[in-house]
Amino acid sequence: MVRPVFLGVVVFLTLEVGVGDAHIGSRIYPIWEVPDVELSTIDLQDGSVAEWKAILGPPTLQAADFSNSPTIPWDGSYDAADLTWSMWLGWSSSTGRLYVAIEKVDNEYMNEFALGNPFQFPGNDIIEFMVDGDHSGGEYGFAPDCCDTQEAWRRVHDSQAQHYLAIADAPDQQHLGYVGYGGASFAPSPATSWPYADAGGTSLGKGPTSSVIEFFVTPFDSLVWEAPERGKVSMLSPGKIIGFEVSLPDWDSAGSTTELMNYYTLSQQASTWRYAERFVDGRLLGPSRSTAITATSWGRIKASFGMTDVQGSR
Ligand SMILES: [Ca+2]
Ligand SMILES: [Ca+2]
Ligand SMILES: [Ca+2]
Repeated sequence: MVRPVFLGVVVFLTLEVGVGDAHIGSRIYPIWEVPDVELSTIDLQDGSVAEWKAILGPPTLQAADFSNSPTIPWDGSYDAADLTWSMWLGWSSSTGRLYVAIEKVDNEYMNEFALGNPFQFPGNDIIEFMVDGDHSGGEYGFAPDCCDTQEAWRRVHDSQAQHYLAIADAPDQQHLGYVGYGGASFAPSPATSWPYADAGGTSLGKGPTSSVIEFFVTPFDSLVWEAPERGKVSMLSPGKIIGFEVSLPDWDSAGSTTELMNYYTLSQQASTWRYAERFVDGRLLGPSRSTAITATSWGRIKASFGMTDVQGSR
């Protein structure tokens, strides 16, 4: 089956800027570990981020951390009345997973797709989450004409980094999609299901609409889309830097797949669907400040990258 052309390709393919060094920006975002005892308190299906606040404290990311994509025309002013959000990121050394929750308030919430497949996201208020578990950077999203055979494309596309789509309301309860070949065939990759991933979400109200999406994913250094057990899972440990990126399209017109109001990104880079070096950096930290890396080593690490850290949330 021909894969649907997704927004990133449509918008960005002809608007390339040069490939940069891995990774983008001068900030390192702290990602705190979720202690084992608190993993069980995370309920992906309850439509609430209360447990994330209890575990991780203030949000890891908020709307102010994002900017509109350089490839989407807009008036340059962010209006919280249009869309605002808070987001929590965590990880676990026990499960090898990354944990993500977002709470959004959208003045016009679009969730119109059929069959609940989040890959049909043009026109819908999804979020995109991209991860480069080994911080390698490099090209990871490929078009089918990249390779000599379709099989070769399936193997390489979204393998060394992964691009997920998540949506709050999914009639078939498939809240998470993977942009690699599994998503393209409308047969979800096992990488989007237990034990590698799980997701839930819900929305409440209309104009404005409050929505919650909660999920976890397993990052891979090399993902085999149809058989994740044959891939290489990224090793997660305190102090490690990963690449990640978050994008939020904001659609405000029912039934439209062309009237994109805004497209918020963390890295302010085009073509993050394709190049992992355009992600931002996240540092995995221990479950509390007492077990996080010391200020001395932290300062040395920052200096080596010419970076400044973002204050942790705990
Ligand atoms: Ca919850
Ligand atoms: Ca990689
Ligand atoms: Ca919207």
